[in-house]
Order: sequence, then C-alpha cells, then structure tokens
Amino acid sequence: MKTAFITGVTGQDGAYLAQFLLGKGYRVVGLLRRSASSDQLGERLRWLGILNEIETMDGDILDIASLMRILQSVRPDEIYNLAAQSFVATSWQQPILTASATGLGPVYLLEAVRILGLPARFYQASSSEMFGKVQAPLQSETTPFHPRSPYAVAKLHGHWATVNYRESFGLHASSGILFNHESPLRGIEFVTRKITDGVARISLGLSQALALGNLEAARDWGHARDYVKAMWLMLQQDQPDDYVVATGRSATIREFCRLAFAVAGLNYEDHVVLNPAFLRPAEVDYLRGDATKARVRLGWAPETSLEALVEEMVAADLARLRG
Ligand code: NDP
Ligand code: GDR
Repeated sequence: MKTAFITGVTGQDGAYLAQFLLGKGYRVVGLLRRSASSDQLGERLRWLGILNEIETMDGDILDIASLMRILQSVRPDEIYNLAAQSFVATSWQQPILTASATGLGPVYLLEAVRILGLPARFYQASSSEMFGKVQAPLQSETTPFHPRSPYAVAKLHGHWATVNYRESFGLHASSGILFNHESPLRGIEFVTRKITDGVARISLGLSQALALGNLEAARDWGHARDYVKAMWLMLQQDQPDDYVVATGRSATIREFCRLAFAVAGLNYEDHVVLNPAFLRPAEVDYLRGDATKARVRLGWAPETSLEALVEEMVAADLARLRG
C-alpha cells in the first residue's frame, strides 16, 4: 500500500485528491493546522464522506520542525503540496503572509525532504496566475510568466524552487501549472462559488442582488475532480516535469453568470450589480491554457464541460440552502 502525504487536505483540491487516492488504495495522511474553529475543519472531507478514512497530523507549512517530524514518521511515497494562502484578492492585504505560506511553504517541505533524504515524489501546486499579464494567447509550459499579484509572485517562487530542487538534488519534483478549477467544494469567496451561491439565494427568495467586480475577466475553468487526477498522473511518471492542466476553453465572468442564473431560470442582468470594492489593483484579464503536453504524456483530458460544472455547483448550493 502506498502512502500519500497531502498539505492543504482541508481545502477543495485536498479533499478531492484524498478521495481519489483512497479510491486507488492509498493510505492518506493530511496536514492539519490547529484552529479555534476545529469543528469546521473537516467540512469538505465530511461532505465527500471520507473524513474518517484519512489520517491527519498536526502541523503547519510554516513550521519546518512539524513537517520534518511528520515526514520522518509517515515516510510517504508521494507528497502533494497544496497548502497555500490561495485567495488572490487577499494577497494584496496580506502580502507577507502570502509570500511565507505560498512562496516559502514549498521550500520548507522540499528542504525537509532533502535533509531527511526521503525518496518521496513531490508535487507542487503551481498556478496559471503565474502567466498573469499573458505573453501569448494560449499559455503552455513554455510561455513566459508575468505575475500580477503578491499571490502569483509567491507561486512563482514555489514553482522555481521545485524546478531547482529537481535540477540541484535530483528530487522527483513536479509542478502542475493548473488553471482555475472549481466544484461545489470551492471556497465561497471565489467568484464561481460566489455566483452559484448567489443564484441559489436569489432563486429561493433569500436575496435580491449579487455584487461583483470585473465581469470581463476571462478564465479557463475546469472541475477540481478532473484536475486532481492530473496531479497523481504527474507523480506516476518515470521523470519529473512541469505540466499545464487546463480545458483550452476560456469564458468571462459575465458568461459564467449567464450560465449559472439560467440554470435557475433567471436572467443575470436582473440581479448582478457592480461593486468597485471587488475590483483588484492589477487584474489578470485573460487565461486560456494549452494542455497538449499533459494530454500526450500523461493521457490526461478534462471530463467535465463548463455547463455541467455550473449545473452541479448551482444544484449543490440550492440543496445546501434548502437543507
Ligand atoms: P484552498 O484555499 O481551498 O485550500 C488551501 C489549503 O491550504 C487549506 O487546506 C488550508 O488549510 C491550507 N493552508 C493554508 N495555509 C496553511 C498553513 N500555513 N499550513 C498548513 N496548511 C495551510 O485551495 P484549493 O484547494 O483551491 O487549491 C489547492 C492549491 O492549489 C493551492 O496551493 C492553490 O494556490 C493552488 N491552485 C489552485 C487552483 C484552483 O483553481 N483551485 C489553480 C491553481 C493552483 P485551512 O483549511 O486550515 O485553511
Ligand atoms: P482567481 O479566482 O483570482 O482566478 O484565482 P477568483 O475566483 O477569485 O477570481 C476570478 C476572476 O473573477 C473576477 N471577479 C471576482 N472575483 C471574486 N473573488 N469576487 C468577485 O466578486 C469578483 N468579481 C469579479 C476577479 O477579478 C478575477 O478576474 C483562483 C485561485 O484558486 C488561485 O489560488 C488559483 O491559483 C487561480 O484561480 C488559478
């Protein structure tokens, strides 16, 4: 039985990845940071019905001693570093915390692996945000980066650290440059979930309007369930490498609104209002990924259309609110 260690196991991707790995027969150990709201912590894992099937160990990505203690006792075959301050908007309010958790976190973990001399394979959660002000209409592994937020700057540090540990020490360290991926387990502050939750509230008469920022930004949206499979596939390769994971289809926030409100038989133009508070100091206007390398080398392809994703998310939010 293989053992996987996941940081960020309580987040959206961590929950789906844990479910996927359990399905493959893995022993799954997750990093759990202490919180005063500990009753809320396993919410996503509980939603998937796997809270009691994984093991958790106390620690923090910022505390290398805790990482070393855990790695020494767990001795995982595979390490997935998903822990991060992952909300782009917050990264302007807390740039130093973001630089620490999102930028240095991967280094603490890589360094722990190196010092302990573990043979574990390593996955780093890199991001399409690193392309930022895009240098090509379709972004691939060879497109130059131009980060537009403290979050993206920090992710670049983690990305290049992963490449550097691979080149310097021969670690089996891979970096997945994942484009936006969503699900009913997406945090409520991210725009897709904010919209589907808003649609559900308006449709049930709990609210009248939904305030958003820039509707013209375009994203390449996939389903988190599909994307965690790509993470695993990267670690099954003989050679570590970097891969873009994306659908190749880009849609604006406006289009996402149109689709989501239509699921509930509503017109978004009757309910969406603009609030400048949700605009960002610097925006990523357009993302569209070219996942040819992942398709050819990993045999990976997205399985969920944007329409199916939106429907699933609206249905889940309606069910939540009715419940
Ligand atoms: P979430 O925000 O849902 O989850 C983040 C996770 O990181 C949570 O489990 C959180 O724990 C944990 N975490 C934060 N700070 C620390 C810390 N100091 N120590 C330990 N754990 C910590 O993110 P997603 O699941 O959406 O994304 C997973 C990873 O992939 C992130 O690194 C993100 O930046 C990256 N990514 C995400 C994409 C997406 O579209 N979803 C696209 C590209 C990259 P807690 O529950 O305690 O807060
Ligand atoms: P993003 O996701 O920044 O792409 O990062 P988010 O959903 O926060 O924003 C997407 C786009 O929507 C616009 N927008 C709004 N965003 C939010 N959150 N709230 C609003 O009200 C709103 N109105 C318009 C934003 O300006 C932006 O253009 C996500 C995170 O998961 C990162 O961790 C990950 O690396 C990237 O995706 C890929």
